[in-house]
Amino acid sequence: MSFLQRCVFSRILQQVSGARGQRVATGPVPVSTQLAAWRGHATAGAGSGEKSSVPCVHERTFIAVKPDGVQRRLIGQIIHRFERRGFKLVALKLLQVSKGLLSQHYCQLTKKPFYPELVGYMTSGPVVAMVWEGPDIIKTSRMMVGPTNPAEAQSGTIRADFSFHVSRNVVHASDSAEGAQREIKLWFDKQDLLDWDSIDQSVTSEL
Ligand code: DAT
Ligand code: MG
Repeated sequence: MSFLQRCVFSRILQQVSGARGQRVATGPVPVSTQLAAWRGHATAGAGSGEKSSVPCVHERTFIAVKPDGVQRRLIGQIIHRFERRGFKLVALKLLQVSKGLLSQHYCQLTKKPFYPELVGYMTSGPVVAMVWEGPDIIKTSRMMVGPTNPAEAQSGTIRADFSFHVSRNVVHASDSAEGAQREIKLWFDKQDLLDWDSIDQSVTSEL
């Protein structure tokens, strides 16, 4: 990192810390002024000072890169999709899934004819399990992932862009609030979920 980059980065950090009420030197333009200006910008689209309709419910959801995604070195590209959307990673691990965990995860599918094949696939290699957080993330992540069958998925969705068969659809995303809650609890201990503040929060959503 060059000297100039270090200065710019340190300046951004100072301003963000200042916005959280920590004691830092804020320089010639007070942070409060900048935040007020940004607030004006953020609500401008909603018209006449009304609050934006962007949902601000910070949901969490369970996302997994399945064994085909791991084997095909797609972990980074899948994580990138969620990062660039602005969602926040709160837990991540690489693990070899047991049949026991899988039968709980897919408890509604155990009677399906494809279940034995699904177990074979999901236990064939490591899985990357993650919890992501953000406004309306359960619905949005399902849209980002695409329909179960990649053949029906629109270009731009993860399943359409990286797969073509339902039995190798690369990624999992919880399909409801109840599902997300159940799956997060099943795959992670409470202490594995990290509460942290991302420094871009004030520019990616309404303050
Ligand atoms: P989703 O993963 O979109 O939530 P699901 O919960 O209905 O879909 O099914 C779980 C996984 O089971 C799915 O991602 C791939 C596999 N699967 C579903 N239907 C299948 C089928 N008809 N043939 C083979 N595998 C199937
Ligand atoms: Mg499902």
